[in-house]
Amino acid sequence: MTGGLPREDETLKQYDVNGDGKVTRTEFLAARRLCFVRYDANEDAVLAPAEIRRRLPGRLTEELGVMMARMDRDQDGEVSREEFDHNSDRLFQFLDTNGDEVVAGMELSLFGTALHADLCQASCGPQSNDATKPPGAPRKPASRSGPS
Ligand SMILES: [Ca+2]
Ligand SMILES: [Ca+2]
Ligand SMILES: [Ca+2]
Repeated sequence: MTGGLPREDETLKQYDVNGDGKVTRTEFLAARRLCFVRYDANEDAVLAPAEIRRRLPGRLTEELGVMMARMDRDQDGEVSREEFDHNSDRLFQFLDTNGDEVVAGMELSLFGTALHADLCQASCGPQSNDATKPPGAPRKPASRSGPS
């Protein structure tokens, strides 16, 4: 009974902000709002595919089309905050199978599935805002030391 966390526990940690092993709807949506902001480089509250691609973890670039199709409800080629929130809501509902507004216990095992092809994963995380720096510039903040 020790292994409560699913494989994607790094992703889970990003959502379980207070680390109590449960993810409330509030935590979930707040984490995704942060994610949206990270992707929205020009801060126009709309995610263009180019903005997403810039931050997307490499292994997910092939999924970009799928993600866009899933989120871009009005099919204008971009993801508005409303569209993003709607998708977040649906994701939470998918995870919260018993409808108690908390994702916990067995429900956590769905995280990996639900977020398999999703923008808001651990690796989309707080990377430095380096889009404008030349590639290869050794400008890593010294705070994060874990190998990736
Ligand atoms: Ca934008
Ligand atoms: Ca749209
Ligand atoms: Ca639940």
